[in-house]
Amino acid sequence: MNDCLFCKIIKGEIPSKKLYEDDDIIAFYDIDPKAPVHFLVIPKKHIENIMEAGKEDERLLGVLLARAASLAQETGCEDRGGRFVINCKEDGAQSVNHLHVHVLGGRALGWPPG
Ligand code: DGP
Repeated sequence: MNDCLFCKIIKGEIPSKKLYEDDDIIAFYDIDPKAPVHFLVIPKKHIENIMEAGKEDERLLGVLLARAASLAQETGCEDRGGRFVINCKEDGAQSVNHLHVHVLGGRALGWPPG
């Protein structure tokens, strides 16, 4: 997807503060952090949102969540935890149409979300 912001970050066409990268995924810090720890974990494959992921993406979804969890541990959330968020489409307040997991931590987060 040529006009996708996150595809451009994957290709290095837009700079990001990268935390992790392998063949399947990358993780980078959110440009507009909502907590002391706030990074995004995304698949390199362009999938518009979680509901667009197919049967063939099930392994990738597992990798995405497992890496989100291990990176949360590595960034200081191991004791107090944090929040793992996947926004989806309009009602979910998704603003970038490339599947991503937000990882937030470093402070107590309220519930329910507004
Ligand atoms: P969402 O609303 O769930 O689609 O979240 C998209 C997030 O992406 C939002 O928290 C801000 C972040 N973001 C948008 N543009 C950029 C960018 O150019 N670089 C980085 N690092 N994050 C971005």
